Parts: sequence; structure tokens; C-alpha cells
Amino acid sequence: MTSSIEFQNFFRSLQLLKFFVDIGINHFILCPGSRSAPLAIAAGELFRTGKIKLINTLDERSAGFHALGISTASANNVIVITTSGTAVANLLPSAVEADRSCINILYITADRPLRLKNCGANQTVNQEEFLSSACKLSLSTNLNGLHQTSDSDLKNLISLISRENLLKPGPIHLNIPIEKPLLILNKNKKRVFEIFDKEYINKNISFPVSEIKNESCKVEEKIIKQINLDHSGLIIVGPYRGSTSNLLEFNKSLEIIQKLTGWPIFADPVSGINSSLRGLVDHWEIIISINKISLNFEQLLRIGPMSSSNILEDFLLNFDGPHFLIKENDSRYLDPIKKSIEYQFGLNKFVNQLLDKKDITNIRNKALMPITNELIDKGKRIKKQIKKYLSINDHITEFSIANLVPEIWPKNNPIMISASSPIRDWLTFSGKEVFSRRCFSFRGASGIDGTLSIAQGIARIMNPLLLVTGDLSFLHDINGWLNQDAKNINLKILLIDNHGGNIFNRLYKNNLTKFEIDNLFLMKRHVNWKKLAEAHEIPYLSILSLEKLKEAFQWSLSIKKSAIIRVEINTDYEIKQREDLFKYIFDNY
Ligand SMILES: Cc1ncc(C[n+]2csc(CCOP(=O)(O)OP(=O)(O)O)c2C)c(N)n1
Repeated sequence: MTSSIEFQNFFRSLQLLKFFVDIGINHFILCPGSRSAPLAIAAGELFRTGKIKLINTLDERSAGFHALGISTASANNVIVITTSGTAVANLLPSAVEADRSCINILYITADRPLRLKNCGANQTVNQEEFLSSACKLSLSTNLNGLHQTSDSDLKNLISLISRENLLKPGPIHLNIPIEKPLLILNKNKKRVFEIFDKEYINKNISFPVSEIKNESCKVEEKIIKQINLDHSGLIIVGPYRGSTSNLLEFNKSLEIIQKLTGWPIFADPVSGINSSLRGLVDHWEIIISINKISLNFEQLLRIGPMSSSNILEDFLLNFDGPHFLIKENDSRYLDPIKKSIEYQFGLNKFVNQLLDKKDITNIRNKALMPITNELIDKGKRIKKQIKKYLSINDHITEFSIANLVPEIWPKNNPIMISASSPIRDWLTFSGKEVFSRRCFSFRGASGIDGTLSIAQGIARIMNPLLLVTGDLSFLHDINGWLNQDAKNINLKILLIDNHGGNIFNRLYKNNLTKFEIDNLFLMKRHVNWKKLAEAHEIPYLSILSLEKLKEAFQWSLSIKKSAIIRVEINTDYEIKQREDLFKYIFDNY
């Protein structure tokens, strides 16, 4: 029995998955299929022996996004195991986002052996190529079948993957051709597992990674030479794309820069920064839209990618001084306006080098620059005006939600903001209360797919999590409810029902006919939300006023599981109110 394919398929599957546990991976997501049966059974054994957390799910697309959420929140790689064929194609959307958002995911897909490729065999496609455009590595075990993959081949694969993950985060695809028989008889399974158990189960094999040399960095020297800490400057912090485990250090480094300069900070809601950071300017997007280009700074220190703000983009385009852009471990260009000198090794390394090269040993709080105080005051004034306006016009709107939720959702409880309107509204209307917790949004590729599954993944690690989402983004990934045990995840969903993609109304209202907007863009769907929630056994509440939101949050928090709060938006009223609010702010500025 020991040399049979049946034995080898199961034994190698156990070995492979256990090696991944040895390099620190503990979340596995499994999608059903028969070609992947040896891997599934092996994962089941590792789960039974307490070595891994195992989640099963039906839809591979949602599974990939679910992995993305878990990986982001836990700062630990996640494995998704699928069968062959279109199952693999369904992983591409999450791979694209993982690539752009710099998140580790390992896709393990089962395939037919080489003898069955390119000859019309059932469910046999060129799946080894499907994810290559988004994955930093596309690997395979022996093409004739896992049973012919040697122990050392497996170990080499693990070392390669470990090293790649240390070099730069992102998705990896490992395709595994498996020869039949795919199932192992119960009596044989027991015997194989006993052999495996003795040799591997409680032994942690180490996979030493050869030294990764620090690349010499001319860019770093160039920036350090050019940046003048005594002159005026502005710090712009975009969405955080580093690892959650580095966030504390990232904040310390940012604090150092701010202390040394006294510069103001314009921060994105998902920048990951602390609310206590000095120099934070509220409602900076409104300030720059009022002041147009008249904000005079000598230099810009940009951290992370560009926020979703056309106003910011225009401002940056019109700024002629030097732009320095610090990225978290991403060698790709991240400046669409192509004006900055880009440094890829992260803020922490940059600040250490800066202190070293400029010979700074004593980090004292430099007084805030006059322009910093001025901007902070302007932000405060706008904040008051928004509050005053909302107190008079208290109908619920998308911008009033963006303004109020960061204040009433409990501090330290995380929030995920869906792509499309919510993230844009939060950038404009939320105050610095937003930074009292970690906020997430996935705009690496700006898809609206995967919203629910990503949120569920984050909430498995950090909860209670509030997901603020538009109705279409929510519906797009409704299969997220098929993720195992979804209803028991401590996730609260604030569903902004503006009857389709209202963002298009905002963008095109003045140029397209109502027919065109309704039929070509809006995608208004008549969903019975209550029944949809009931079908998945999710507690559901629909509210009509802003006043009720706080109560609704309390209601949802009293349920330690998933809950949906729906807010219906009157879109005509919303658009009118938004215009009036801006007019009010501009008139009273
Ligand atoms: C996968 C994907 N398909 C299509 C789009 C284009 N798109 C951008 S926003 C949007 C509508 C989003 O609607 P909703 O979630 O209701 O948000 P809101 O109307 O509040 O903006 C669509 C379809 C996209 N970003 N991603």
C-alpha cells in the first residue's frame, strides 16, 4: 500500500499542508470538488488535530475575497483550496485585488495530470495560466501527479514561497496535478495518518530563507538630500497598504516626521493613522476645493497611494514643489500624476535613514507651522458648519451617515467602507473621529465585488466590525452568506440603499437623460431586503432617520452575530441637500 498512488496522494497532501502550517499559515478555506479530495481530506485531518482553522465555502470567488479579509486583518497568509476548471477562474478577482492591495493569499488548486491535459478530458482547462497575471508566482508540483512529487520538491516549493512572501506581499498560485484514485479508503487513511503523525504532526520543520539583501537605494539618498525639514511642507497620508503588524511602527514613524517638522497632515480615512496624531486637519478635501491651489507649501511628503479624490488629484497636479512619495514595500509606480520621487521600502525604514543621515538624535516637538494652525482652524470651522447644517436638515443622507457614524460607532471597533460612494463620502465628510479605530477599504483595483466576503473575513479576526456599503456592492457578493457559519460572524452591515449605483446619478445627472442613467448605469433592483435577510437568518432592521441610527447600532451590538441595518436614501433629496450644504459652507467660509 505504501507506494500506491492512493497512499502518495494523501501522504503528500498532508505533508504539503503541514509544511505550510510550519511556516506560520493557520487559516485554510476549502471549496468543494473531487479533484481536490486528497487536499481536502488532508486539511480535514489537520483541522481535527487542532493544527489549522478550516472554513468551507461554496463560491470560489467569495472564498478568495474572504481570504483577503482574513489575511489583511491577521497579517498572516491564508490558503484557499479549490478544485479544477472554472473554480480556478473564479479566484482571479480576489487575486487582482490582493496583488494591488499587497496582501498575501496562497491559492492551491487541484488539476488533472499532464496525460489528461489538452485532449478534451472533463473539467480540464489551462488553469495553470489563469492567475498568472495577478500572482507574483505561479507554481506547480510534478505535472504527472502529486504522487510523483518528492519530499525535497515539496520543501523547495515551501522555501520559495516563504522567501517570496518576505520579499514582497501578494498572491501566489500553486497548481497541483493529481492522478486518480482521489479518495483514500478509510482503513488506509488511518494507517497513512499514523505514519504521518509519528514523523510530522508535532514536529515543526524550519524552512530557512536565504539572506535578503537590502537593495542600495539612491532614491532614499536623493529624498533625504532634498527634503528640508525646516521649510514648510504638507504630509498627505493615503490608504495604508502595509502589513497590519507594522502599523504601530508606521504610526511612530509618522509621529516623528510630524514632530520634526510641525507640518499639517491630510489623512485618508483608511490611512491607519492614530487620532492622537498632531497636525491632523479635518475636512481637508473641502478646504482644498475652496482654496483651489492657493495653499502654499514648499514640499509635499506623500505616504501611500492616492486617495479617491479628484480634488486632491487636481491640487497635486497644480503643485510645483518637490513631491516625495513613500510606499510600503511596493516597487510599482503609485503616482498617477507622475510628479514624485518614489521610495519603496516603507516609512519606518525611511524615517530611520532620515534620522541617521541628518544626524538627528533628539526628537523634539517643533511648534506647529503657522499654516498648520490655520488649516486646523479652517477644518474646525467647516466641521461646525456641517454640524449646524445637519442639525437643521436632519433627514438621513449619505453624507450625514459619513459624518455621524465615526462619532457613534464605538471607538476601537473597526469599520470597513465599501468602494464607490461610501469611501468618497467618508473622505469628504468624516472628521478625525474616524481614526479612533482601524478603517479598511479595498481600492487596490477598486472593484465592488467581494465586499461582503472581505468584511466577513476581517470580522473573523477583528470584531464587531461595521461594514458600510452601497446596495449594489452588497448584492454583488451576496454569496458571501454561503461562507461557512457566516451568520455567526460578528459583523454589522450598514446597508445604504440608494436604489442602485447612485454614484452614476451624481456623476452624470447633468449630462445624460433619465432613461440613460436608469437603464445603462443605475441597475436599480427591487430586492425584498427583509426576506433576503430572513432567508439567511440574519437579524434585520430598517431605519428611516438619523436619530434612530445610534439605537440601531446598540441593537446590532447586543446581537453577537451578523446583523443588517438598512437605511433608505431619497436620492433626489440627497443630491439637492449635498449641493445646498456645499453652498452653505462656501458662503460661510
Ligand atoms: C466588479 C466591479 N464591477 C463594476 C464596477 C463599476 N461600479 C463602480 S461603482 C458601481 C455602483 C456601486 O453601487 P453601490 O454599491 O450601490 O454604491 P453607491 O450607489 O452608493 O455608489 C459600479 C457598478 C466596479 N467598480 N467593480
